[in-house]
Amino acid sequence: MKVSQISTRYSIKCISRGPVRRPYIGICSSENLTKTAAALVYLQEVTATGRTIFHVDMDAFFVSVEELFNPALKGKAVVVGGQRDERGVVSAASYEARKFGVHSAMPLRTAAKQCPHAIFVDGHMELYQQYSQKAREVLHDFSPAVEMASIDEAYLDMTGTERLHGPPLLSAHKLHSQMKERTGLNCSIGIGSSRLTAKISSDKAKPNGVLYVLPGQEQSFLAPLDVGKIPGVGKVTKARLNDIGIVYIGDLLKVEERVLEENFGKWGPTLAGKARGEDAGAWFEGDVGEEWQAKSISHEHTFDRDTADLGKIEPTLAHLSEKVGRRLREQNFIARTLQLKLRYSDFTTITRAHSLNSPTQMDTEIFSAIAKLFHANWERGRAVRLLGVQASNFEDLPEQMDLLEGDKKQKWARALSASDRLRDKYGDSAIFLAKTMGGSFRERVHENPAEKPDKKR
Ligand code: TTP
Ligand code: MG
Ligand code: MG
Repeated sequence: MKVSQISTRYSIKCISRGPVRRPYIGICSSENLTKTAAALVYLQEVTATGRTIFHVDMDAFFVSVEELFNPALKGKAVVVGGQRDERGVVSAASYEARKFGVHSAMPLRTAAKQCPHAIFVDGHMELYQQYSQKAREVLHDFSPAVEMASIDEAYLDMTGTERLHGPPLLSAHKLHSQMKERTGLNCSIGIGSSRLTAKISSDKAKPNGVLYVLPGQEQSFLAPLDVGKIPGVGKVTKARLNDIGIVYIGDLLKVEERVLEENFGKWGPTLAGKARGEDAGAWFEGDVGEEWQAKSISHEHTFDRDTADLGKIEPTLAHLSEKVGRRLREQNFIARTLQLKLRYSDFTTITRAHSLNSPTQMDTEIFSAIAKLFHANWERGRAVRLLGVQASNFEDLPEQMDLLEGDKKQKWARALSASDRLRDKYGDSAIFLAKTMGGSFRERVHENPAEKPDKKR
């Protein structure tokens, strides 16, 4: 493949900072990009050493699928998620709408104020799922190790595929073209030696671009980026990092690991590893592949009839939290990130995650985080079709329980493992942690209270 062929569709992008001799390079469709000699050399000669991971993420996914069925939407400011005067939130915004500050999770009414000329579309979840499946099929033709990380993105382990597909940038180009041909959709591809660098570089490549962080360039690529770009570093962790003077990813390597450990426990050194571009710890550990499933544990429930009744919703969330907690304990994991999935009658689906300061495997803590997420995000009165609870970002359970802080937690952990045993015997529905939920909640619980675990045990 000649560079000139590629550049008819992309320009060559070079985002080196300062006097880096071999910059991280990519091909990208964005405007005002310069061709570089380094890119030419790379495309023709460089093959990867070590692991090669792709992160593929579809561009403005829900909007792009809508455009396939209504080409008049192309190039316009489009908001998927509901109508301009509705109480819901934006699922997806076209890049044109983003120019006016519209983004996912923003209230539709705010989006309408910021971008009055936007076209509002309700959305078709079944279609997005179909297209997600199509995209997945394309990905499977490029690597046997495909790990879908959400409806529109996946990690591919491309290590050792050079003979079949060529060096990384070339195979990314082929993948990008096939994706367009077979789904009609644009995607962006980040290439790196770890999931972390691949994920962050696909974000940088957007829209409709490919960006390769060359082996050895990870640290210098990551250093100038905001620390909040690290997956798993949410608002709270970011604020705490900022408090101790860590603003950019590179700052993580300027402080002693001891300081990070004091402030963030086990997660501290993991953060430093991420700043070096490693898939250190939890979320990103292990090989890319099907076993990814074990990297998160989730349970979902679809109601027989959609409901807005908190008397049904809260016990369901509690029950799902309890099931997730149980599986965490079975596998000796503690989870740092908890995620709520909420699907309304019209299939509009939102997921909202919360990262805990100290990871847990306790039903009560899971439920408390999930209930908060629910109440902060549910549009009161809007009927719910499905609820899901997911735990991810695992760490191993420390040998000493005292890491879980305090006597109370230990007692609970014992009580919970007793309840697990009972459940093994009697089945899930026999036990319910009503005691933990407080009186008002208990009354709504239908499970057999006689079988509740004894708190003293
Ligand atoms: P993203 O990949 O985060 O966003 P995107 O594909 O719309 O845009 P980008 O080009 O930046 O990747 O999410 C994929 C889809 O998931 C998105 O099209 C709509 C849906 N979604 C929600 O419904 N709610 C949300 O809060 C987010 C972030 C996404
Ligand atoms: Mg996307
Ligand atoms: Mg995505």
